[in-house]
Amino acid sequence: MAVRKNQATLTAKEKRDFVDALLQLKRLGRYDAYVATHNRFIVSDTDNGERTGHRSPSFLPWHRRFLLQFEQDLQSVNPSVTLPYWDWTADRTATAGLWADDLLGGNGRSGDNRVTTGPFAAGGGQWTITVRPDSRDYLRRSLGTGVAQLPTRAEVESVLAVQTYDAAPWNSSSAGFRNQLEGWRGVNLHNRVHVWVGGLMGTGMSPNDPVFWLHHCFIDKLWAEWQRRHPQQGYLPTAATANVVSLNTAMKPWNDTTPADMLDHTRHYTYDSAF
Ligand SMILES: [Cu+2]
Repeated sequence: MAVRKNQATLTAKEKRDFVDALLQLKRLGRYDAYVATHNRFIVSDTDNGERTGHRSPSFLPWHRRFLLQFEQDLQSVNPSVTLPYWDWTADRTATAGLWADDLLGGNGRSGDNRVTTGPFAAGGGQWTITVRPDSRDYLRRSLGTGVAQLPTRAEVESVLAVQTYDAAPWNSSSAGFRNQLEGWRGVNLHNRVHVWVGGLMGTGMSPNDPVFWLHHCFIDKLWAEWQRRHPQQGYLPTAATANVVSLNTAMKPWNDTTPADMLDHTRHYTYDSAF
C-alpha cells in the first residue's frame, strides 16, 4: 500500500525521485494537461450554476480523484513515488525545507517574482510554463506577500471540529466543514495557502507550481482526519441536487467516479500519521 508522507520527513532519494518524476511528466507533455483541466473547472465552477471542482461539496472528492490520477501518472514513471504533503501549520516560513533546492526551490526574486533556484527555476530550462494566463513563461512565487500568515494548528483544529460536512446552498456561502476547509468562510485554510504562495498558485492555473500537489495532499489528509473524528457524519448532499454533485452522482471530467467512491482513501493509499 502506498504511503503518503510529510514532505519534511522525505529522504534525499525520495525527494530526488519525486522531483525527477515531476520533470519527466513535464517533459512527456502530460503535466500540462493537469493544469489545463484544473483551470477549466476553476473557470466554470460558479456559485449559482454547475459546480464540481470548487466552491461545492465535491471540492474534496474531486481533488482526491484528481490527485490520485496524477499520483498514478507519477508512478508510471517511477512506481516508488507517492505524493508528499505539506503541513503548512508546521512548515510555515519561506525558509522551510520545502523551499530548498533539493525539493521545490525557493521564493521568487523581487521585481518579477521569478523563481531562480531549485529544479523548477526558469534558468534550468526544464519548467517552461505553457498553460499560462499571460506571456510570462517562468514559475513565479511571492511567499507571504498576498497574506502574511499561513493557517495555524489551532485554526485547523477549529475547522476539524465542525460537525456537518456541508450545507445548502452548497457553494461558497455555505456553513459546514467543506467550505471552511476550502476557505470561502471562516478562518480560511485552503484558499489562504494559495494566496500565501502567490505567483501562479494564486491563479486557476495553480498546478503549474508543484507545491499545488503537496498543498492539496494535505487538504486531502485533513478530510481524512475529519472523517476519523466524525465517524457518524458523511458526505452531503445525499439526494440529487441541482448543479451540485450528490453522493452517488458521477463527477466530471471522469464520469466514472462518484463522491461515494472516493470516501475511503485507504483503498488507494494511507497517510504516515494522524494530524
Ligand atoms: Cu487548491
